[in-house]
Amino acid sequence: MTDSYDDDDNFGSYSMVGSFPKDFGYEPGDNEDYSTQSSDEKPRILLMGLRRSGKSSIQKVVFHKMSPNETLFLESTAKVVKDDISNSSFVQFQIWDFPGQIDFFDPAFDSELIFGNCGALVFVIDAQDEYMEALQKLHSTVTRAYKVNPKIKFEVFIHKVDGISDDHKIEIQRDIHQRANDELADAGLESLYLSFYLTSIYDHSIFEAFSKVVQKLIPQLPTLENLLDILISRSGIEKAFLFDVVSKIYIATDSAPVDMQSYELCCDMIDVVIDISCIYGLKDDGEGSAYDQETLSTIKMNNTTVLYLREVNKFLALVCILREENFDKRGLIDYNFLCFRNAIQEVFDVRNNALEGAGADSSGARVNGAANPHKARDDSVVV
Ligand SMILES: Nc1nc2c(ncn2[C@@H]2O[C@H](COP(=O)(O)OP(=O)(O)OP(=O)(O)O)[C@@H](O)[C@H]2O)c(=O)[nH]1
Ligand SMILES: [Mg+2]
Repeated sequence: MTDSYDDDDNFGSYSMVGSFPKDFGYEPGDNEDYSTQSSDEKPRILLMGLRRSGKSSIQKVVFHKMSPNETLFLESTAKVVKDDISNSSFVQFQIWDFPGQIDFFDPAFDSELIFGNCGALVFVIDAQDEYMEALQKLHSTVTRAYKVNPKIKFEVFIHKVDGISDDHKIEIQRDIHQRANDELADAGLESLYLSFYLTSIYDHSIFEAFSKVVQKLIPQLPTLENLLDILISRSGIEKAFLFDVVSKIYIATDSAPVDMQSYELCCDMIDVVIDISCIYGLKDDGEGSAYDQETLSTIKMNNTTVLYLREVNKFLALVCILREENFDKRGLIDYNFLCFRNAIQEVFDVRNNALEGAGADSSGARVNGAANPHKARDDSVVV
């Protein structure tokens, strides 16, 4: 489940946006550091694939909190829809949702323009349908894009895998992987690397897959992972995720493998905290924010596990899973968290300074820490 109010449109400002009231978002001023960067300069994520494969649904569910059931009523996309994510999420990029019937040989299709400043190309294949035509289209799309810009990350979503048995899923993935790579090898394009994901809008898999797509566009990822590794090893934490709170995409995690259940648990915790905060956390006149620098929550589970969520900055939250016995050292965890938060802020500061000095670098997504009210301490070191 991704939305708490999926089947109900009578929740006033809560409808359509799951756990967030409609006005919970980021005002344009939040991104003022980057106002010099025009929309067209932002790195792009392209969504391509055959008609009805699920492109628009993915974009709506992940970035606009549409409930999966509502996507049944989406109309077919007639022309490219450009969606600027910079004001609703801390990672700055544009998503271009293409119509399924796009024709590359149409003179109006300008490959240089479309693939030139593209960070990632997500190709969506409907796993519930015959996929031979989709594979042909995948091949023609990626080869064309690769010729224009070999730096593009090619991501293949084997989509709509809900309702398909686990064995069959693996079989489909193996078959698609094999055929797509064979075709590339035949074309002499071994250096073109495709990543494959099994996705569905009806569970967390689409958020997980999109997290990985976005992470590849964040140049600071190794630093963030390193900081998370240090934090968990010094605090007795099992697993830690750095979340973009609005989209519930995780932009980094420690280097231990991610299991889906942990990720789902952490996503659900964000929902619970924001829901409670929306109901009880606002001032009487409705002022205030459901998510601010005071946001901190711990949940003790009945299996000796503790969940710990804390605000890192206006866009980010740290969500950790740890054993109950390690939570006895709460003071240490809190202290280490503060050091971690400062270190994250320093990473953003360095990034922002570099951007100011060198102008915009268009190859990676923008990580925006500008609105962080917490000043970096000179001596901040993660213990
Ligand atoms: N079962 C299932 N259905 C899905 C999933 N994702 C999308 N759909 C359905 O697929 C249908 C087509 O979705 P769209 O998002 O409009 O597809 P599209 O690729 O944007 O189509 P065009 O705009 O025509 O190219 C809708 O009825 C969605 O509800 C999924 O993960 N599982
Ligand atoms: Mg569409």
